[in-house]
Amino acid sequence: MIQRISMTGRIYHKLLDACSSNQKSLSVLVDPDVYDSESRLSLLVESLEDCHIDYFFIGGSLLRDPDTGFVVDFLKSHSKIPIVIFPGNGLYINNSADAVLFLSLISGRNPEFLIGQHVSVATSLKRSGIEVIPTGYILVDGGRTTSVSYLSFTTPIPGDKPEIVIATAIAGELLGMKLIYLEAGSGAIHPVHEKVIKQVRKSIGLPLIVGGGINTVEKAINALEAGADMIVVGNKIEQHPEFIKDVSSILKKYNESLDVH
Ligand code: 1GP
Repeated sequence: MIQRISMTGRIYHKLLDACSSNQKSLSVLVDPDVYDSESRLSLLVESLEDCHIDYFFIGGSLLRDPDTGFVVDFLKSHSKIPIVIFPGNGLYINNSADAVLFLSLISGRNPEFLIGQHVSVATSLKRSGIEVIPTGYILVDGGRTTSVSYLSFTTPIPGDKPEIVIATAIAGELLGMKLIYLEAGSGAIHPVHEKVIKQVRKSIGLPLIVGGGINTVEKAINALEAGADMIVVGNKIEQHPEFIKDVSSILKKYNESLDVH
């Protein structure tokens, strides 16, 4: 018998609610290869004091030590911020998290990241009951070769070809994905250009996440103004944990200004 199954749940609905009340979200990328000790994670948690962060995204591209459980458990016991797995590959999946972005790298043509890794983890994911959010992951050139591009054997979409990014995002929507994630890659020189974000925003009716190279308050505002529903920041916070305060206070002000209108 065909069952009506939707694996999306609390986290996805929270995101949809934020979008419909015109509120933007902020996620901090926590790469287990970087936050590999209690002291490193404690520093991160301390820097969050008085900040509003919506989600932790646990992920990266390499995963030298395939124990994401350590990071998930630490963050769960030291904060109430929901934890979302943002997997570089199947090894990142951890069932104690609140949700998993089931990423299909739809800008690439490498079957392993379009469907291969997914098949490997599908049975155990479904059994686990964890919330799964099908996500169209689109890599856009950010001015340098990034780990995600190198390790996934995929070429990013050129940054000056918005029409390809748009068509890819629409294809993701038509394939039934629930989120579109525009990624310039961690440490990108240029984040995804505002024009590209704007045009994608106009072309699809799904929540839009933007990440990669957002390392100044201006770049964060640009992405939000262009139509990102959520921004993800990693690198800059790894190097300067105090950046969390700057970016979260900008987001707060931005959301308050949207509230007024
Ligand atoms: C998440 O890859 C990004 O989408 C994070 O990028 O590390 O450059 O902030 P940064």
